[in-house]
Amino acid sequence: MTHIAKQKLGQLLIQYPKPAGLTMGYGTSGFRARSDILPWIMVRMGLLASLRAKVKKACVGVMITASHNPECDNGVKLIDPMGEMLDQSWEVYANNLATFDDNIDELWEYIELLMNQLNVQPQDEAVIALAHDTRQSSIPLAYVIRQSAQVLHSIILDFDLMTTPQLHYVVRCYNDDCSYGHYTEAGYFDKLCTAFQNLIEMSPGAQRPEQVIVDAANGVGAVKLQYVAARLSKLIHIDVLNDGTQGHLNDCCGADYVKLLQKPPAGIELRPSLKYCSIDGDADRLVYFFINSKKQFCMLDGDRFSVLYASFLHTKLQQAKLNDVKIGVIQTAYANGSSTDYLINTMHVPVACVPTGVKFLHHKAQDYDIGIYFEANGHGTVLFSDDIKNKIKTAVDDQSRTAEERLAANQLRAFINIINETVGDAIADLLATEAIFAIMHLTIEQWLQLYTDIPQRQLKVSVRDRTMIQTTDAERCCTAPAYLQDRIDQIVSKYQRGRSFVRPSGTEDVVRVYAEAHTQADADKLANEVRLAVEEFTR
Ligand code: 16G
Ligand code: ZN
Repeated sequence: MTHIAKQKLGQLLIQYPKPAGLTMGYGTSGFRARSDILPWIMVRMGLLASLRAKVKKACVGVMITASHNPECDNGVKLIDPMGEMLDQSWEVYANNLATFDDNIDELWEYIELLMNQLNVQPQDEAVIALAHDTRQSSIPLAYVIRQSAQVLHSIILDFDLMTTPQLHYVVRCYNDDCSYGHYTEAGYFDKLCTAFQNLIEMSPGAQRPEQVIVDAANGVGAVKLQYVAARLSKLIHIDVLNDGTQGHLNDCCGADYVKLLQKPPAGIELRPSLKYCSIDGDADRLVYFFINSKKQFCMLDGDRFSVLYASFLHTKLQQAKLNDVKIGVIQTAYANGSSTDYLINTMHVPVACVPTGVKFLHHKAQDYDIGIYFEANGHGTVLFSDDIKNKIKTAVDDQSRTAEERLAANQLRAFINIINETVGDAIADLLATEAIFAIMHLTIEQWLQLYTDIPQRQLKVSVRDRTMIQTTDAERCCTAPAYLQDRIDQIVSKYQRGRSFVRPSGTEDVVRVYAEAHTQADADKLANEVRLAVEEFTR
């Protein structure tokens, strides 16, 4: 049996050779590169997913996508049984597997060593949930995963075309005996749409949500949103643009484009008094935008969702008389200083700052009864502890409570069911946001007026070796090269409300510079001065 497995793997190594001299690492969100140089890494990831599934005795997910990257790129990431990102301790195995060349004896020896260490057998059961985005390269790459996972006798559940958050959801449901929902796409839609409908219908005086126009980045989110739009058409008017029928994936559109360039997707003429949003190529990021009466472009990013959700949840907890609930917001250093200030000083909600990358935010959010996490780029969700879910459920059924208290508890329960707790989900976040608008009678302008962003600028710097830059304190302080942080402090001190940090990118070969200051001109100047300092110190 082992002999046959080794032989099969040997054939795959010949069929999908590793390009000479190529090194790759499992970065912030898996392996990502130009799609034509990826098949060999899929061979390794099919094996890794199988081993992970055998060790956990559970289904694990493999998602083929490069999210907001250009169409010509692709990538792969693994999903752990509870729908979370692959445990960090396993990134080491991913990286080790990626270092092997196409020598079957050496690779097989390592696989056997791993199986030994992890105490699993080739014939142990393994179930892998596989899905991909709309990229042309995705189906062939998924096919390589399938072939390689079968070497170790894994069973493949093929979910074909899905958003990343949908796959996280089905993996969780499969392993959670369906207590989180049914492990199919239909189960996903049922859960979200029913919860949205319930929430609107149970809320007295809820306004019909205003029309929302969604730029779907010409990606997988388009077809999924069209389904939601049709299903909820009596309750909400969702229009989908950039649906993939004309433009290219992420090409001058999508959440990343809108957030970074702070302008609308190309070709979309914004009309006053309408609200818009953009999702990214695999539908795990969301930003809103509109044009105000002065014809200015206004954008609401991830930080805004934290504030909106925190305020809604806080209000409903108070109305339900559920006290002593530990709510927290998790941000990264990219969060606009005004949002942090508003959360702490106006809303009195504690804020934690963690390094960039969803896994860090997600992990920290587990410390709270209700942990709200968002990256400024629009990726985020809310985690609810089992304890708070039980308290809310008990409150709904508690006849000794007033009707108002029970209604608020019921609204909380429906809200929890809209949210995809496994990972940030643009579709879920959109429905949650629209429901809050309807229930709280809030307009997008009022949402924006809660606080004013400090002007900010982000730059990329190409350097000889980006690993020369090292950071601490959730990336807010640079520890190497020596004295660079002193220089940054000195520069920042010249600017009113100035703040700046630098960090090596986890997805591109660049160093990123972030700066904010009292005026846009100052933020631009500050970013530029810090860029020059980075160049000088890394020469
Ligand atoms: C990845 C991360 C995202 C992070 C971004 C930073 C996940 C699923 N995605 O897209 O959270 O903001 O990388 O990229 O973790 P950077 O390191 O190039 O700035
Ligand atoms: Zn994405």
